[in-house]
Amino acid sequence: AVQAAPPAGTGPIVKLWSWNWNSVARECTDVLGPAGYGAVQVSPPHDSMSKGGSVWWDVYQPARYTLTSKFGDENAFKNMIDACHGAGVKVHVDAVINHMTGQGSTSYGGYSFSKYDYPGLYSSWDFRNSPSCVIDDEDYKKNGWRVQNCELVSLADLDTGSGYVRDQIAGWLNRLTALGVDGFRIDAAKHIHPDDLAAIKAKLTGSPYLHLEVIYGEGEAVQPSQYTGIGDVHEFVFGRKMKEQFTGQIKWLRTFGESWGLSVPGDRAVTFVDNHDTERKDASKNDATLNYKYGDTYKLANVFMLAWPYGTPRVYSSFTWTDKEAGPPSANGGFVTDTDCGNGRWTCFHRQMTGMVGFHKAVAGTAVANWYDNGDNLIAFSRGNKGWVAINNQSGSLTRTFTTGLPAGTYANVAGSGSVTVGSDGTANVTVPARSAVAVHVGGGPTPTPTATPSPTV
Ligand code: ARE
Ligand code: CA
Repeated sequence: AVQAAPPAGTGPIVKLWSWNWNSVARECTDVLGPAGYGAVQVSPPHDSMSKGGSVWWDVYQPARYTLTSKFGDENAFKNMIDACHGAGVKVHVDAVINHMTGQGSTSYGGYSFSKYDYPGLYSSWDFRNSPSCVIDDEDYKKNGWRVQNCELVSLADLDTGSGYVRDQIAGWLNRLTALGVDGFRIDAAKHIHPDDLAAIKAKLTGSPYLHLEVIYGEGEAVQPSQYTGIGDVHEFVFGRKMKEQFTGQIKWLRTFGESWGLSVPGDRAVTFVDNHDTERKDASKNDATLNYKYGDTYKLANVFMLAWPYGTPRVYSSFTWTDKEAGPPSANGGFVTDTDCGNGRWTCFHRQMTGMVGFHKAVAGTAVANWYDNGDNLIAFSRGNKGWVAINNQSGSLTRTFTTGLPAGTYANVAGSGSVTVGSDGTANVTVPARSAVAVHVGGGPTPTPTATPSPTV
């Protein structure tokens, strides 16, 4: 199967993590499609060990490959795909294929299993458990073999070198493709040898887009670059840099790119300010990121991600939390309830980024120009002659005349409210309020004012 990166001009990915299928379907129709999001990434859809709603992480322990999960049944899943496709939004699924469970005995579908024994699917000999070993922290640096063959947090590690196991995994992914799924986020891809993953990929039908979770760690034995021949790779350095800059001085972002020590080239990278793991890391840890709790700072980092040309951006949106383990709002033994963007339990952050989604699409393929910074925490730049953005990450507002590079006209601020009027020399006098952004682009309405009086029709 041939896997293609999304073509230029494709909308960003939005990860509606822990949303149930009915809610994703509604959001595709009402918000994602109209905004121009290219794809929605949903949570793992397989049947999993059940923790009855008390935690979020039970869905990363597959019990069997059926669509009986806490997010809805197969009908709801299929309806979601149809609704999203109807709105022009592709669907990516979180595929957990490195392992099965580490604990538990019954699933959301009511099926009985035990670790290493999943009736009708896998038995003990399908796992790399003789002798069984668990990945230690030191293994990441010292021993790539153990990273890929021992158990990740005691989760039963599938023998992905086996033809039978590869067939079961590919069969599951192909069933999803047949239902209309367009792409897969490969969970724990770092823990599957690239040759095994390539062999599974070779058994896939259609041409699903693959993006792989291979977390970059300095000096580690397994590196993201070993996987770029298989699919796009999640660029974890991006989020670390965003936290560093947006809690420091963003003027340095002028040179942001591969030279900053990013782990994969921009045309192979999926970028994100945070994900469900990094938003929960203690702020003091060096792999911690910004998250929704940082408010405007978080929002500005996402504006930068959608405005700057690097990678395929992914906006993250999920539920609010204080307890790091707590699961999403649920009822009846853990089944996730419909998302309500007004009850404080969900961030619905992606709704704040809809204007920037349009910006991202409008400026595709253009270069950064007209850089300005105030030597501190305010930056502005244009993207060709298609878009211009100013990001004010300081506590006071700033007013000045900027060179926007845009044709004369009045443009709506898609990162906030109000509008910007660009003169015939391409400059505009703009006030950028404290901790906010102003972003305008061609086609972003109101209609640009013609610079000359149109000649009468003859
Ligand atoms: C849960 C319990 C465990 C228990 C286990 C088995 O918390 O105590 O032992 O169940 O019973 C998620 C949760 C886990 C949870 C698991 C299964 O985070 O806590 O375990 O689900 O329910 C490494 C991997 C990377 C992985 C991270 C978490 O390389 O792939 O660890 N990320 C994905 C998902 C997670 C998910 C899993 C994988 C498992 O995004 O949400 O786990 O499917 C360095 C290295 C990284 C390493 C990182 C953390 O930075 O470079 O590679 O990431 O340290 O160790
Ligand atoms: Ca493995």
